[in-house]
Amino acid sequence: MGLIFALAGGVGAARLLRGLVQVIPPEDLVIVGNTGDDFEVYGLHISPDLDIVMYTLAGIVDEAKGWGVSGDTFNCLDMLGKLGFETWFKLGDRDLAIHIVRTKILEEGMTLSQATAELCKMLGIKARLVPMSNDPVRTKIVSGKLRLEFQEYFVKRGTKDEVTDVLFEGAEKAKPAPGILEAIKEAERVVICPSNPILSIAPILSISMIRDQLRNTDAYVIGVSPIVGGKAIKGPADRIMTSMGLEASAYGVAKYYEDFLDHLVIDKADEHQKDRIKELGVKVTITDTRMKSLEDSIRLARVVMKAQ
Ligand code: FO1
Repeated sequence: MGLIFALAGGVGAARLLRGLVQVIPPEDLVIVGNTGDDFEVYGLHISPDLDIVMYTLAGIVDEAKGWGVSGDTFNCLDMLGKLGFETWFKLGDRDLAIHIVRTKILEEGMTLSQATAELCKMLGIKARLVPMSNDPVRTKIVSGKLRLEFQEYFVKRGTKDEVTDVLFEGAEKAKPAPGILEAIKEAERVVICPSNPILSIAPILSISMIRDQLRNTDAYVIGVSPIVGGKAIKGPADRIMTSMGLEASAYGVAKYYEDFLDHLVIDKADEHQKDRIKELGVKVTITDTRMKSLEDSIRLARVVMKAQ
């Protein structure tokens, strides 16, 4: 089997990827992770989407939340709160260890790619996880006259603001991390994970060389819709698609990726949208796309690998 290249955001992506590594040799999987959500707190570099994928593939993720480390404690955060620091971003004690190691590697002059590869090795992950870029790209949320940092919008304010625009600061200058363009070219299949198209996949696509390579690759490009029955499986994707003038539906997802998508896996609840999606020149597979258990993830990963 050839190389499989996946574009990933956070929780939805990680759930599909944990199935994919059971269906294909994990060494054949290259995952590009969104780093538009990255930020610095207490002097540490946090890469939430890379962490979610790493913790899930390492089998240590907090299953209920989908992020953070299972069974983590929050003693350091409690103390930071007592010392007068802001503590709205819930960093657990074990989670902090990862951010400390990443920051140390970066301070030694290595790149985010190298830090991610080191952390994956330490956690025993065999798939190759790569940040979208080693250059900083930061997602900014515009809500009318307000302009918010991504985590301020997502975690601190709980996604309550209406999103009128999304900016990817630094994207024009950012280069894809080493290996990404080659992997897209070589891949047999490119998988667009069921992540928020605007907040998680668009930051990756905002690096124009990545988007161009996806348009030009011979690989079969297959996506899984994160929208089921007009609602996001998790998070604010449906509300954001609507407020940005897009249709919050499986069709809306196909339309958003139309320039490079060959095939979209949609949920049974969206069967009625099949013909409209096909009119875009995108093939459709209908299945149950919800992933509550590892078995669900494996079953969906098999569908993604077989669809043609
Ligand atoms: N998400 C939350 O909703 N609240 C948190 O306090 C939070 C902390 C956190 C810590 C480390 C980490 O790697 C991720 C964390 N996330 C938290 C998840 C994350 O911020 C978002 O899910 C992504 O940025 C969007 O994919």
